Amino acid sequence: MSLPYRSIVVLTGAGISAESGIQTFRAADGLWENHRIEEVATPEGFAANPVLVHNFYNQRRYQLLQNHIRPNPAHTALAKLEYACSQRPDHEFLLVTQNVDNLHERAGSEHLVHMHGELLKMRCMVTELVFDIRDSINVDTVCQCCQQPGNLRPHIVWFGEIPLAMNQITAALQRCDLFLAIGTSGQVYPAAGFNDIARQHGAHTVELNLQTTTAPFDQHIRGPASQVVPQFVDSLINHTS
Ligand code: BV8
Repeated sequence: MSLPYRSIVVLTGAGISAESGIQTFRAADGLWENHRIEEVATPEGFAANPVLVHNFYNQRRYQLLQNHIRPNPAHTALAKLEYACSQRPDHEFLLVTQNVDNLHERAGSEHLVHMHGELLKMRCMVTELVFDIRDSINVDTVCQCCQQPGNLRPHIVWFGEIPLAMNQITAALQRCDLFLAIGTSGQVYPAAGFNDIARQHGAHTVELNLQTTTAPFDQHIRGPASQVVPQFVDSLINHTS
């Protein structure tokens, strides 16, 4: 059976990981673990207090690696949709996540870009080399490239920094005929503008969210991601043309 769309781009936000036990960005009413965003998610905040910012990310990395934090059926459904596309010639799929957790990978997603970086990676500010990490890092951690402390930062895109893989994402948005936005409040740019790019290039756009936002999508599907995403994916795969 063919899929009703041949080029699919999916954007996910913190809402897809909420049922896995990871707090969403805005549920913390602008505070994150009792910190203001400016303090912990900007280059200026890091320069002003690197110990505080390292500890903020160390704490979130530690939480992410707890046994009870695991992919939910929404993550699994997107991996299933990616596989269905891979089995059909001239179909393409790209998953763009704003999330810095690794739940999409653990659910089996492969065609995935983390536009805001990853909690389980760190970057040397001198060489720009990126390293996997699962433990804590701090101002005294020595990087493998420079062999000296003080050059490492979380591999995270902070406010005011340019998101990753923007060329790849923009090209995919201009080609897609289906754009899904799942569990995102649409308040952070440039991700919040992806719907417009897809629509301008003729894609059918669908928002799947616990609440219906006012963003101009062709379709709004309301409900918890772990329920509505598998249902929607099955409707695509079992589509009878
Ligand atoms: C950039 C890493 C230039 C940190 C993050 C004024 C106007 C327009 C833009 C700006 C402006 N002033 C400044 C800007 C730019 C700024 C911006 O957009 N600011 C906002 C606050 C106005 N953007 C930037 O600085 C970006 N860089 O613009 O560079 C540029 C651009 C393009 C090309 C070249 C140069 C960089 C932004 C990246 C910031 N870093 N994360 C970290 O994670 O530690 S963003 C942060 O917000 C998280 O990554 C998070 O994912 C992201 C977005 O939030 P959401 O994912 O949407 O999460 P949220 O909590 O908001 O919403 C959750 C949703 O889920 C809700 O809708 C809820 O209803 C739903 N939900 C909850 N539970 C469920 C559910 N849905 C389904 N099921 C459930 N169970």
